[in-house]
Amino acid sequence: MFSSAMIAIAELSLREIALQLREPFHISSGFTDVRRVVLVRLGDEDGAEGWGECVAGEAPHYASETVDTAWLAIRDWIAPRVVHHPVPGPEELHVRLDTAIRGHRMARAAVEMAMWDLVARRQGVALSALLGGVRDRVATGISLGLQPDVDTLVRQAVTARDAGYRRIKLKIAPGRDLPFVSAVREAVGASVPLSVDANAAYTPADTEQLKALDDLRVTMLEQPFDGDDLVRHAALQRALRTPICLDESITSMARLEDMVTLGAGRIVNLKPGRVGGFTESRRIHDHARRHGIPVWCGGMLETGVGRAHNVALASLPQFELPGDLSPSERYWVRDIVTPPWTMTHGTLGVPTDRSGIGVDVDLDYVDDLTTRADTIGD
Ligand code: OSB
Ligand code: MG
Repeated sequence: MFSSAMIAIAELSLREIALQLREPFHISSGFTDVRRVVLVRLGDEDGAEGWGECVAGEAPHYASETVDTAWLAIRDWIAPRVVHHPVPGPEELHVRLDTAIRGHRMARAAVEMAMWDLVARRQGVALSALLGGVRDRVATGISLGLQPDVDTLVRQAVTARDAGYRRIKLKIAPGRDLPFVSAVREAVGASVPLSVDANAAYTPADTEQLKALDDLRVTMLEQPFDGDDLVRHAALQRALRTPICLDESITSMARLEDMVTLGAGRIVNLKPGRVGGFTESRRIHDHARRHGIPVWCGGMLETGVGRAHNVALASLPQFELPGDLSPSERYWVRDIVTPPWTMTHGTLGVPTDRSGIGVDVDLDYVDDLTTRADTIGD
């Protein structure tokens, strides 16, 4: 435990690693095979450390940020505002970065979340406790990528149901939607929660097609239209019984306020990386709680480091629905943390008895996987 009132970062280390997914992951706008991941390590003047993971993808399929833009943003614009510039804590760091840098939220989040980990470790408390978490286990859902044919998807969904996942999410796109979803519904039975995620693949011209989802008892339709299309989502929500869940659209607390004002959706997929980190995530969480809007924690094919951050966040009270928080073995032959994340009865345990993120980064393995590295500071 340390008592100093200011956090003084002496060093920010960037590493890029390449980690092969067990199977390629297809969404409507592209696919991932080898996951390139930027890891951030902060070290302070007292020798405490904190880890963060940047969720930006290899290509701008999901959002405009990429691994390469995030690397540049962290190295040239974020790190110089963090290293040797003491700050009272991560919330003040968020304000500092938010004031100086437009966009680049995934890059900012990786550094801000590393500072939350560092502060938790300095205080000797679990990250979940520092954030205000109330759960010691979080419910796990699985996100199944687009498949070439109905049978393959049905097989995967049945396997996921039998493994105990609490919710199965199917990626959809025009031409790969209703027959796929209805075959899965038929195969898994009426009681398994099913949801669908379009990753912005539709337009208002598809409204009649999307209305057919109302008969398939899906718990939500995630992000049918472009992230900027809040007004169009509101019109669609008025035409649908199925709740719309917004993902790409919710880049900040202000967008959630807009969603509520416009009636553009009824559920929020909260990804801390997408909104610039935990400070903004907690504001979104609290606002959703005030308005009775269910929240769940999304995923971005994270390694065990990013998963630790997501699990800590998902322990907050308004996370009422299962998150895209699958165990390590769903994604990787070997994860970069010990212990790896494991699922029991469709849940992951929150490491409440350890300080910070609660898992150890396997440094030797990370070194083996590293494709580039840079250090700002000492
Ligand atoms: O839209 O939720 C999404 C993965 C990459 C980009 C966007 C999304 C996803 C997922 C994966 O659905 C969820 C996971 O990490 O398990
Ligand atoms: Mg999504």
